[in-house]
Amino acid sequence: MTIKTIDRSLAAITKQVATKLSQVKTLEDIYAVRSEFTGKTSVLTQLLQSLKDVPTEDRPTIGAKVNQAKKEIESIIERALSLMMNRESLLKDEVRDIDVSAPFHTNNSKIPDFTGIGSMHPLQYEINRMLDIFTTMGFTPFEGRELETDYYVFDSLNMPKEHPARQNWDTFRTEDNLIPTPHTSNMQVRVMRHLKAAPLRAVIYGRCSRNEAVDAVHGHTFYQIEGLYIDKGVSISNMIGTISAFVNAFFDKNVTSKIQPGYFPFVEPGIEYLGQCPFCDGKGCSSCKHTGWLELVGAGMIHPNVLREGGFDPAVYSGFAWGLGLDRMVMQRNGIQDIRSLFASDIRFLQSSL
Ligand code: FA5
Repeated sequence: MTIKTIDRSLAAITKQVATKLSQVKTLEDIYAVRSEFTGKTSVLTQLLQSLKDVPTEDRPTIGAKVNQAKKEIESIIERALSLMMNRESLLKDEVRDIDVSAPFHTNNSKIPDFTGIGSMHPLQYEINRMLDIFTTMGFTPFEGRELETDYYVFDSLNMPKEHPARQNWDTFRTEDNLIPTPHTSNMQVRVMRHLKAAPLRAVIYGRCSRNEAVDAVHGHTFYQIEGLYIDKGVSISNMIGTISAFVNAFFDKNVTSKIQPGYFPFVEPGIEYLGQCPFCDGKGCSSCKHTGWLELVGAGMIHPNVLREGGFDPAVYSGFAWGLGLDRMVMQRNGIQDIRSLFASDIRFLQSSL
């Protein structure tokens, strides 16, 4: 058992509990599930007992994760028990009042319960994993803003009005001239002004919207995780090392990757970090537009104008920033070929993913 494998094992156990609960017919069935998954001889109890074999430094993290999963499982089972008790007591009453605020099963005993116990959306699951990895690397997570002003989306990022690069982020606007933000970089100057002091290590996760021709790898709505690192003497090799360490931890293996120059007005120099397409092993297919590579991260050394805007003197401090495409990385890790599956709410996809 390691920090890397524990999330998967716990997710598999939680899924098994949900599957079993979807098949129960009586209170006794639920009690049986409870003793199987939380009882003295359950896998969870065994996991807790085997903590003593885990390296001392990993013990608190793994212990906390197992305890958290145990609490969640206990609460799902409690909910199932209370629904079943309600149902059984209602079945005994020939005449009963209708409680319009109750789940609809409660009022109609002919409709089977527990057919749709939900699970975490694959994107949320992976956001949590990514934030865990960045937190272990010393970055503090922040949540992005979905509606933003022109200033933070463009001006603060070295893109004054009429700057041609503004076209790279083709946006929507509200009637009040606010922008559903097209990238999480809108948070760069906000976070710099908020944290004020170096060393500054922050990651910001958020939803982005673009006026995009939707295809297998382009959504009109998608997620990014932005990263910021500012201190004295930060170098490009620090940046590449940090991004590679994250990518390898996320995929749990050494990912074949390459770096090519990229242009973003808020960094100098700018790079694009690409990972080999897992669907064709780099041979070229429709998912990677026959290039063999998927662009995963845009990054670069923060431009002096942006540092200044955030309150850091570029003569003293340097830093790097990146914006990674969360959906693309989730697709790559889970073999999902079309980004639209992540938003289609198709229950068959949601039940089969992860
Ligand atoms: C940006 O959005 C820059 N803000 C990234 C950045 C941050 C650069 C900090 C430098 C410093 P870009 O437009 O390339 O860059 O998008 C970054 C990543 O978001 C892409 O690599 C891709 O993985 C993902 N992405 C972009 N557009 C879409 C889309 N329509 N659908 C899904 N993912 C997308």
